[in-house]
Amino acid sequence: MNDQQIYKLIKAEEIRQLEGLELIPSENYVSKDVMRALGSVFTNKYSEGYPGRRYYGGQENTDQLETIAIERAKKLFRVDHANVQSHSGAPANEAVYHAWLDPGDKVLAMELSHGGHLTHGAPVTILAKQYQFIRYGMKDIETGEIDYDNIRELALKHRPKIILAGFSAYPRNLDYKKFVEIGNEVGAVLVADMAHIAGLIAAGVLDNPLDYGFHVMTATSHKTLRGPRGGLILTQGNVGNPLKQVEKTIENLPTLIDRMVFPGMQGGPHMNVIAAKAVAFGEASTPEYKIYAQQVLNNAKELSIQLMNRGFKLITNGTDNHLMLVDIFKSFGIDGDQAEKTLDKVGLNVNKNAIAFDTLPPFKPSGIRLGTPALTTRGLKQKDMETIAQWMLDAIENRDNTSRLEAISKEVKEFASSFPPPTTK
Ligand code: DSN
Repeated sequence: MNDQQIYKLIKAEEIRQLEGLELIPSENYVSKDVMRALGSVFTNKYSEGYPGRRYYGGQENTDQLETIAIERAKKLFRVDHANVQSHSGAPANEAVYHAWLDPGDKVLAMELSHGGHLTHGAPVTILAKQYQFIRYGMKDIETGEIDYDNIRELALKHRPKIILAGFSAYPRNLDYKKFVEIGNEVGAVLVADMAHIAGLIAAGVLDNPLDYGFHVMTATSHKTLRGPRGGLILTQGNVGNPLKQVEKTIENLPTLIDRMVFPGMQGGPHMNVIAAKAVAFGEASTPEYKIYAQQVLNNAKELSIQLMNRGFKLITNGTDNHLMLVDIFKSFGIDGDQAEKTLDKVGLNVNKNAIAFDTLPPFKPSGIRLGTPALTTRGLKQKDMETIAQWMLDAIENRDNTSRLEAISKEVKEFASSFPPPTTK
């Protein structure tokens, strides 16, 4: 590579990833094949439109490519239609809202601090200016049980046009059946934002909301799905005649969403990313991937136990999925930012995170969020979770002891380097 300035940074990042342990639950390591597809000549091509109906010539390969990606996604999630062009999870959610809602319409979604996402109506987003978001949350942080009675009450009172189930920081399973019952009672479109757990759903180790009657599921391809950074929208219904106007009906959601992604919100799709998505979907349909996904859950369960044994107070006292949220302030009297920075010093990467009913501000919240998708890709098993929990405790207890932190960092580096990410092997 001629650009030495950038080359050096790529190499430095490779080393950072090799020598550290990634515990941020939304991150993962792609395979060599995904990376190869991402860095392929498809990056040179404009393909505005959809397979068979593009605005540019020269689409004999891109049409096949996108069709393969769509078909693989449909099979993986047992769904009528897939849009693989959405650039990421946030625009995927936005496309669904814009396809179905009119300005001022209501959406019932999870409160950010209870585990929801910014795109679920956080006041700082443009979405919150366009639509009215009504928020639900957990009954309490000990069990983590969602307050379904309250969701029903809110749904009956506000008659939202969309009810959204999904999260980016909630460690328990959702009761999809209850959401569908409430949604059907009030005639709302049911949307599942499965960005975090799409890979676990694809592998069949967690339930698929589409099997319960959800109309739409959005996802990212880069978290547990272990593909390139990107979005995915899966929809039940008919893909209508592209040349005809379609009515705004639930049956027509696939067409309405396709049209909102392009030309509604985006121009040319990133065909190199779609190539890499297709590879990731292929990988996610293998028996090896199912074993990986189960191991993610086993590792998360074990890590949660090892952390709790060491005095880490977990929101909901455990996890059913790949992630956990620690009330680090209650556990050790430091805020999430201090914990994140301390753990970064020893090569254990987590992210600070607000917790429900947080009394601290967003940049210094009470929590940290961590999980096991990336560790599991590196080949770590349950026995390694005890080692990680002990390093975390050691680092936090010795946060002002530079030489102890250096010693832990050395141990982490040696250990991590013996489990290289797939693209570094
Ligand atoms: N930023 C992602 C996460 O970390 O959960 C969600 O968009």
